[in-house]
Amino acid sequence: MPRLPRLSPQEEALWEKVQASEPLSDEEALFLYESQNLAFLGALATLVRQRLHGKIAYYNRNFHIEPTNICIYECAFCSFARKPGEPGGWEYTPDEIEALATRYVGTGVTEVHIVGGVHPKRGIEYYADILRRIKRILPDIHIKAFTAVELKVMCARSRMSYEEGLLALKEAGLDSLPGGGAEIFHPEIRRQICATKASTEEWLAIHRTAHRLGIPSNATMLYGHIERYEHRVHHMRLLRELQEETGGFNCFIPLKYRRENNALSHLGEVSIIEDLKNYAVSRLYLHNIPHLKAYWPMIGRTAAQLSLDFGVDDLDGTIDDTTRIYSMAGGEEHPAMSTEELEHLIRSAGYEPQERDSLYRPVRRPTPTL
Ligand code: V47
Ligand code: SF4
Repeated sequence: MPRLPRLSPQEEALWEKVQASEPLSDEEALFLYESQNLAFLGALATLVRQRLHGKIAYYNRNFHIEPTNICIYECAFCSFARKPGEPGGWEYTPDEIEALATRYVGTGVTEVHIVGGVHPKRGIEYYADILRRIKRILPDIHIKAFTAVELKVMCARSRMSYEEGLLALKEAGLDSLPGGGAEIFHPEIRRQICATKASTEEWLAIHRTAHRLGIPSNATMLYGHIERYEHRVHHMRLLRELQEETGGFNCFIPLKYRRENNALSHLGEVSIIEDLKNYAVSRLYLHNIPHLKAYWPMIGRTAAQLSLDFGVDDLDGTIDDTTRIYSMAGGEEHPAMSTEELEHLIRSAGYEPQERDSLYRPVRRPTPTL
């Protein structure tokens, strides 16, 4: 009769280490990436997840604005960007953005997420104007806006330092930065997938400056294309080091590469096993970043449920069909979930749903009366 599998000595040592809350080394992270023992990875990541968040799984009420998909860059993995005049491009005017925001008055949304292409002409003044208009319409909303890639170019166009640009945007209503534009920091990979946009050093410098100015941020990693495990570990090491210095990252979001309509389509997509493994290793390695988010429109609802057993504590938000960046690359067509659906999804996976604001404080709403 086959014997019950036992942990290897290396696995046992890791179990002890994680129980003692000791940070993983790069070699240990690599060992876990190479492991075929998915159940062990889930159990290890769950140790950390439970210690940090118990059975809570967070979500929020948000919507997205993508001001334009016109972009000066040509990242190999991108399905969203268009050149000026190319079919399928859009550029919202400030009035159109105001009209979008007006749809959410009285709906209870707490956050707007604003990310778009890097427009050839728009500087800090344009973006500060749209932030002011949104805050006029939705005064209590948290604005999480602009990747470091967009910020680098808008600061340069307005001849401002990162500090000056970020302060002007903060004054206009910016509350935090999303994590996009990080892709893969390792130069060998960055050169091949997004050679010309903000470099690793620039991405990190912009987030460091934001943190110093009291603007928290998120961090992402685009995985599942041409990178190897060592590149993922290098990426997370740079994030862990910056977090040690500033403490300004709220959340880490692994973004699975989706293959439709872009120049890397021939690579295909990694399996759900790889997604789960990646969540678990990120939860374990990034011990100093409090939250790990599974962005459900990109991996789908069932995978999002499973991810909760692999270290994830946040499923992002209602989104309300306001993003195209992933649907154009093969993600969910019209991503939207009501809070009831999100809560059901979380409960049926065995976790306790908790609505959060953008800083992970619980949102308490009055119980409806009949
Ligand atoms: O940097 C583009 C990614 C990012 C593809 O902070 C792709 O809460 C997969 O910033 N397959 C922008 N990913 C999105 C972003 C974001 C998303 C969700 C949550 C948060 C947050 C921020 O979208 C880009 C790039 O890494 N992306 N194309 C693609 N084909
Ligand atoms: Fe432009 Fe962003 Fe697409 Fe790169 S990923 S081409 S920066 S929209």
